[in-house]
Amino acid sequence: MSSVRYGCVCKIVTLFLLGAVAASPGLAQQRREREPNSVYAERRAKLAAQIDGPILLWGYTGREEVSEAYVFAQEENFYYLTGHNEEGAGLIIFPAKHAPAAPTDLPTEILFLPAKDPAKEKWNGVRMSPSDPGIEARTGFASVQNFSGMRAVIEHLAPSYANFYTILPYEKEEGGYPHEKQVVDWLELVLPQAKLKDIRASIETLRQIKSPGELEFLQQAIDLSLDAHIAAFKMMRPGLFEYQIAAKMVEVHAMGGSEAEGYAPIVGAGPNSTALHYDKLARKIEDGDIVVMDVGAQYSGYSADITRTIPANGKFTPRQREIYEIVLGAQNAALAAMKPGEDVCRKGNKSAYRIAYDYINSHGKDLHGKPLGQYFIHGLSHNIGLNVHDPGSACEPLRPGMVVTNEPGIYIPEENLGVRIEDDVLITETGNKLLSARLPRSPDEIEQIMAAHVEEVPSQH
Ligand SMILES: [Mn+2]
Repeated sequence: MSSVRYGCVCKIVTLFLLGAVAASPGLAQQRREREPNSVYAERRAKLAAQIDGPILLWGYTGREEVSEAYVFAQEENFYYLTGHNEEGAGLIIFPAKHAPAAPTDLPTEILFLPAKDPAKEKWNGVRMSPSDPGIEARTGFASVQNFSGMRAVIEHLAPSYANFYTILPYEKEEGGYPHEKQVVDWLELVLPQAKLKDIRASIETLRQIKSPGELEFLQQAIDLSLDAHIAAFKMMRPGLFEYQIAAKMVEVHAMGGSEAEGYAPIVGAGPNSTALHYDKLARKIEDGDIVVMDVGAQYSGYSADITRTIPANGKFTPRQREIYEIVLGAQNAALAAMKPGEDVCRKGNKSAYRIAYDYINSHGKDLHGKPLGQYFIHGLSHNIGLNVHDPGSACEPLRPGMVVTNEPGIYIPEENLGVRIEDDVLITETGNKLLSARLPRSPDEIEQIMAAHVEEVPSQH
């Protein structure tokens, strides 16, 4: 038991020491625009009003990955509250009402940054540090202190509060917070009397309603993704590899200012169209293939999620068009229902999901005369934002300010026929706004765009 504990402590000490001093040559950073400091400050103030003890949070250290291709991107909740996209930071938010016994010298919040390190900056470029002139105005924090002092501040608080808040460990697949186990071990060491409570749900509730700045970043990500899909419509032809379509789409994103993909591009032709997250991109696209392209850009941290399905040779077969039109009909029926109060839950009888499912299940048949509902094998919708699968529950009512996907699909492996159409939808006071409306969905329009660019295709012989 004690040796286990000792092992833990060693790791923790290493973690926190590295947070301040380790050199990691060549650590790349994402280029991001930020919202105004006041927006991040308002989010922190909303949390401060909910708590009876300090919130203690850590950003990523920059050593979450060992890959040379790793590009630092801040832990999402930390970013949401600070707009700070540099490694090794910490954050304390105090309750709006200080405890009676609390020290009287406390600010309302403290941002902790690594100390200035000129040697490291020769490798990685300039980082913000507590000693920078005007750092408070730049970060929007009344108090910016050296990261190495964070422990002492926490110890100073220990006698005054029964509860301390942080992000407790959860599944990495759900967004991840890889150092949180070490954080919790460390907090239990430093605050042995304290009860640690999870603040994640409160942050995630805020994240579901997008600010005007977030909506601008999302629209940028969406617009670049729409441009990429149009480019794919125009270049698509049999003989190209799936990865070449993806490469063009990524190029359009990157040239337009997207700092990263929202997720690994999915381009699946023929049989691959029926694999939901097919991302190997190895197939040579054949005449007669249907091609699912689920590719979305990230812009200033925010991810679009867009899917179109098109015929490789520019013309849907009658069967491809039949299935395509069923998916499109289901998407339109669901879209009409996406408004405040409605949900997208897979359970229950009157959700937008149920509307899409019922549409699919009552139109068309498989090769055995069976209804098609069984081939709609995933959910209809999820929130997007700092994560392409942003926090939010499909079974809670939609609210104005949410941005969600609308993505019905039919996947029939027996016919090598998968169709998904995915668009991004802002929920408004009265209904919704289709943020990706510019990208054609009708099969006629798609065929027209593809036909107009046949002459640009280089000769194949
Ligand atoms: Mn999606």
